[in-house]
Amino acid sequence: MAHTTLEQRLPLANDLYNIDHLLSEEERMVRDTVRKFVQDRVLPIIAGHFEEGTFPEGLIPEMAELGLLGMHLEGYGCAGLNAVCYGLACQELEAGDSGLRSFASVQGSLVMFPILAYGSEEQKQHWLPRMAQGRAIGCFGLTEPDSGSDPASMLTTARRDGSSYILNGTKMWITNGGVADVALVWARAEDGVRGFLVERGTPGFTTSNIHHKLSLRASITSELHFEDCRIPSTNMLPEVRGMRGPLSCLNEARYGIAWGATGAARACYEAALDYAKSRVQFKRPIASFQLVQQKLVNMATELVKAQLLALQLGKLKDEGLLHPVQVSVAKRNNVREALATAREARTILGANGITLEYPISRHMNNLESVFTYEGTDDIHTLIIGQAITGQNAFS
Ligand code: TGC
Ligand code: FAD
Repeated sequence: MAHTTLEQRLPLANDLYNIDHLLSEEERMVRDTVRKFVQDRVLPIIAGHFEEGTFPEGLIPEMAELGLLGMHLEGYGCAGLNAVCYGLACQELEAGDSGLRSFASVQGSLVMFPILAYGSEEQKQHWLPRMAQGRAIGCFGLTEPDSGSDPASMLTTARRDGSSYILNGTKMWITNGGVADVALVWARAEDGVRGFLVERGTPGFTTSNIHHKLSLRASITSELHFEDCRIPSTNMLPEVRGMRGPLSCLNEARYGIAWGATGAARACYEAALDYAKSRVQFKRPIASFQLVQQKLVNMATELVKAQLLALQLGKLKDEGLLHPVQVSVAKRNNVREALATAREARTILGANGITLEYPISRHMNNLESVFTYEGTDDIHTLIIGQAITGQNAFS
């Protein structure tokens, strides 16, 4: 048996626990491919998009080519990779920008997943291949102006009229809304909450983009308006009814976020580490000061803890053993720690930390949205609290 020296086993600064060793060859390949895509194609342009408030739509065909859209879904032109591969891809995309991971989350987890899980055969055949190829973009309309953390209080209605449904209401804060070819809209019908596929251009359906955001600027966020919008009843997802429909989609997307947050955290940590090694004050690199080292050590430790949490989550998901409460634990912890890492990393860059020349403030601002969407930090605290105490503290 070959022995390695302690020196050879020295951990890498960005993989202190040799997590690489826990991944299969295919998982490492997916991670490295997406990492290279982000380095070559995303990082050179993303700060500009953030500044302009635009989504880099030109990257959609390349993301599709890499199999990133509906990556963890089987059949209908989807890549059919395991949950760990999907998670690693989310990690790398979010190391670029949360907007990119958001795009992939919404497309794959919030629109393609429910079509696959709850759609008719016609809906699957019609939408999934073109969505996997990036030829059709989806958005997921659950939140409303007066219904955020409590989506069961939604006011959007779907009234049956012969072989149609008529939708009325407003959805708010909808990622991809302004560019989507199809909106999956959750609305209250006579028999409970139902999901409806509404195509862009349907009379009575309009969108308006939300401006002046200071977070997720490289992502389109929109309102969806429905005014007597008539759609065929065949556009309803037939196989799910009630809040279980939208909430089960959230499990998928929250899973991707738990991984994605580790990417944003890693990008901030690496930028701070690089900077600390080269920035000289008091005639020494600032990396040589104990207080700076303490910050870097905190970041590196929280990063591996978050990655291990995400990896175990992925393994549970691949084995069909995942419980939504476990997803809440990882989403809550990893986003919280990524935000703490971003804030601490920013301090290491001093004044430079506030500019777009470095990625940290961009990630920090993005993470404020990630902390809020897909269930706020508070909501995940209450989901976990309810699971461990048996007491509902929501209302
Ligand atoms: P509750 O009464 O507990 O449950 C109603 C029904 O739903 C089932 N259920 C779930 N099913 C699958 N997965 C889950 N995680 C589920 N949670 C609940 C439950 O079993 C029940 O089923 P049934 O068949 O018995 O009727 O539901 P509640 O109304 O009391 O809500 C609980 C609460 C507060 C946890 C939930 O409303 C919640 O998670 N609120 C947060 C809302 C949220 O996360 N919104 C996200 C909007 S989408 C978004 O943000 C996209 S960002 C995209 C991006 O850019 O990345
Ligand atoms: P509220 O629910 O009004 O919460 C306000 C505050 O009250 C929060 O701090 C919250 O934690 C706290 N609070 C609420 N209830 C409780 C309670 N019971 N106990 C303790 N504290 C409580 N939605 C979609 O449907 N689709 C999307 O694609 C989408 N994309 C988004 C993109 C961005 C950039 C953002 C910012 C949001 C997006 N959302 C989307 C909406 C997002 O899911 C909601 O913002 C989120 O669910 C919180 O709802 P809210 O903003 O209305 O806050």
